[in-house]
Amino acid sequence: MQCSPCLVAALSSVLLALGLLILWLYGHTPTRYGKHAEEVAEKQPGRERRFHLPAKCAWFLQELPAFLVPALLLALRSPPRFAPLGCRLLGGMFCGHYFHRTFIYSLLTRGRPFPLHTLLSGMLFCVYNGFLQGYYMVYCAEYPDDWYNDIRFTSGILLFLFGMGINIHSDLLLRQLRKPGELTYKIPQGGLFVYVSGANFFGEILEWFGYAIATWCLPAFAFALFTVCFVGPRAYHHHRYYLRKFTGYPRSRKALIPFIF
Ligand code: NDX
Repeated sequence: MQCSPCLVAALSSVLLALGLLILWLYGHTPTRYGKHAEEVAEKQPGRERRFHLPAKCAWFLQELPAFLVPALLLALRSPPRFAPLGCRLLGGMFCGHYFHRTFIYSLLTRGRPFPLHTLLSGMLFCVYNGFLQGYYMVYCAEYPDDWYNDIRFTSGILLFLFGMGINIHSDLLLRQLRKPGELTYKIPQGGLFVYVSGANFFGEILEWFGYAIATWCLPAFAFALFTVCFVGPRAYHHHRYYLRKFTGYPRSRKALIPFIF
């Protein structure tokens, strides 16, 4: 397979456009899974989605393509596969994240059943993004030999690891709010939840901007901006949900960015 800069630019532009569409679509009405599926069921009985899968199975199937597609692109590349820095960054950072999301997060989640419709469009998205990020890093990415010393590389890696730490810790705190089998919602406590309702989303955004800065490429920046467009509104709707549901919800807490928004 050869590198086609036009294909990369086109696929990245579509990802950015999808992000803007999602910001417009879900800015007002939250995506209907998790706590917001519950609200739709309460407000519009009969409008809730009919077909659901257990959360563990749904998140495993949804996120698997984001790990498998770039891993396959790496495997299809003629050896030595990990010689180019781009392949190592893809393998270590992007595939590393989705290895955790697919094989650890999904098996530990205590989430409520997940709508089949959202799962299928989520899978499609993960195939698309997995291909774009994988294709660029395996066939197009080129870095100078001293890229390791570049401030973009070092600060990007640090931001990625910092964000991943916040994301995994915050998802753990959310999981600990429930006993196995429980589906109720409680006020998140501790960690970055002291400052924001969407601590896990804040970590996820830092992670993908870290990846974008370390890899310094259009596909990665497009995905980081897409993530802001999807999890940003979700943090905002989570925050409003908590303020509606819990009278004692801390008023000093923001939705997504500590002390700001
Ligand atoms: N999944 C990314 N529409 C999305 C699936 C849906 O990973 O294009 C985006 C992803 C996809 C979406 C994905 C992309 C856009 C799509 C959309 C479907 C349609 C849409 C394709 C791929 C689309 C068109 C075509 C029309 C434009 O029961 P529960 O589940 O609520 O339990 C929750 C629990 N919890 C609590 N428990 C007790 N008390 C509380 N107060 C609780 N609050 C939450 O914690 C869950 O088990 C768990 C986490 O819940 P929540 O709601 O905080 O996070 P969640 O949204 O489930 O995300 C889980 C993790 C998180 O770390 C987040 O950062 C990451 O996944 N994520 C999620 C979404 C997108 C994404 C990352 C990214 O873009 N990078």
